[in-house]
Formats: sequence, structure tokens, C-alpha cells
Amino acid sequence: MNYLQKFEFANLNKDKPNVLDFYRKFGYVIIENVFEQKHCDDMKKRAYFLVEKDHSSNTIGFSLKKNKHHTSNNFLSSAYKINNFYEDKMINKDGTFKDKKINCISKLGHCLHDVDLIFKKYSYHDRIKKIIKLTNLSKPILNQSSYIFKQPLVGGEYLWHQDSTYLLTNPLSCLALWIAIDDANEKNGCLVVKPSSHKEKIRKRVKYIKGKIIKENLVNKEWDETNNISLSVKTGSIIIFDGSLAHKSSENFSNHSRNTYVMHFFDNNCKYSTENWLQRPVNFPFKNFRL
Ligand SMILES: O=C(O)CCC(=O)C(=O)O
Repeated sequence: MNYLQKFEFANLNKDKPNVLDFYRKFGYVIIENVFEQKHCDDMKKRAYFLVEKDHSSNTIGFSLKKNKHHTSNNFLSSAYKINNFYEDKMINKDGTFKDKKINCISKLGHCLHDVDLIFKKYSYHDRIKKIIKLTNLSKPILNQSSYIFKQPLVGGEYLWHQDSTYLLTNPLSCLALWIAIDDANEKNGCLVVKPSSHKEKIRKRVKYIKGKIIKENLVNKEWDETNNISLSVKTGSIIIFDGSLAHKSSENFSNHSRNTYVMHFFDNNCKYSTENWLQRPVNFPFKNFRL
């Protein structure tokens, strides 16, 4: 089986049955040449601008190993704002950076799609609509967006996880679109997936209840290091993946950045858990993703 099979955006109509067949079998699928270099440059330029624009005194670290960011108010408010998260290891004890700010940034999250004009343009772009129409989301809502930098020699690791752990609906409907802003490969920390793991149960749950993040093991089993596939992709490609697919990414050991824009969707015909950390205020509700 060719787990690295790629489909062309331009041939999507013709290839639809094969794309869906691959996605249903393995829980992810790669579509190439969705965005052009100029679109990716536009997003990258905007993301760098947003990093420089941030002058908040409160530096938030981000590490999926320590998860200290979960307790920060700035994390919770990122549900409806764009907050900057920095690589934990690049922040001194006094909160200052160990290098230029842009070299220390980990990610921007989690409402770029509804707050920033440039990201709004790409998030609700006709090309994204064409991809979402392929999926089985009947009433799609774009609820989370992240711009991940994975800067050269600094970008941190993402441990094995399933996205429905954080963005649960009943029944399950979380789906991610992972846009390669740079070429991604094994050296700079591309996405690593476990094909067909989307058919398994959600193993962990992270909830936010009464001011506290609560983590639960739903299945007492960790993901092992067998049967993994590294998804090397070119700039402008999109990886569509199921919210139950186990995935991770390693540190960036190269001299090249591995920027990505990731969007998460759910189906509004399913019940979005009130215990998910990501909640929008009444005056800024989720909006329907019009197709
Ligand atoms: O882009 C990465 O390195 C990881 C992204 C990821 O795991 C996610 O968005 O769920």
C-alpha cells in the first residue's frame, strides 16, 4: 500500500472517489497544490507581522510535554483571540527571550480565522470550501486555527495525540486541515501519522471544568512507535485528517522553518461538548462555514 499517495487539487472532481476511499481507509489524505507559493508567502508574512505586533508583557510558553500553558488565562482567551505562544525552552526565568522574538515563537492561536483579515481570507477561501465539500461535515463550523512556526533548530515536538481529545463532539466529527506553508519533511518535523488509527477509540480526554483543566485516560494504552508514516509534503499542500487519527511531529533539526496553518472543524449537527476548553463568548459565537 502506498501510504504516501498524493492527489492533485486540480483533479479533485475526477479523483473524488479515490480521495474519499483513501481517507476512509487511513484517516488522512494529502491534496497537493491547493495554495500557490504567493498565497503561502502572504500567510507567512502576516504571521510574522502578528508576532512582531504583540507587545504583551506576559510571555506564554508552549510545550506539549509540560502543558503549563493550559492553566494560563491567555490560553483560554485564545478561543476568541489571537495569542502568541513561545517555545518554553526559549524563555528565560525572568520572562525575557533567549533569542530574537521571531526565533522563539511556537505558535499563534486559536482564532486567526475570525479575527485577522488575511487569515480570514484564506480560511474561508473557495479552495478550502471545495475541500470541505468533499468531507462528510454537513453543517461545518471552523472552530480553531493555529499558525505553527516550528522554527529552525528550535521548533518543539508534538507528542502523539488525537485532536478529538481536545475538541470533542457527540458523535465525533472533528476534522483538521493542515496547510504546509513551507515544505515539510522528516528533518524539519513533518506530520507523522498512524494510518487507520482513526478507527480506534479516543484514548485521552482533556476537559475544562469550573476553571480547571482535567485530563483523563479513556483507554489505558499509549501509542507505540510502530507503523508510523512521515508525511513529507510540499508548500501549498493540505493534509486532511480525522479528529481520531493519532499523529505527532518531532523537533525541527534542520536549518529551515516548518511553518503550517492548521484549521479544525466540527459538524454542527453534532453536539459540541461544553467541557471543551475552546468556547466562544455569547457575543462572538461560532459561525456556520458557508459552502
Ligand atoms: O503541525 C504540527 O507539528 C502538529 C500539529 C498538530 O498536532 C495539531 O494541530 O493537532
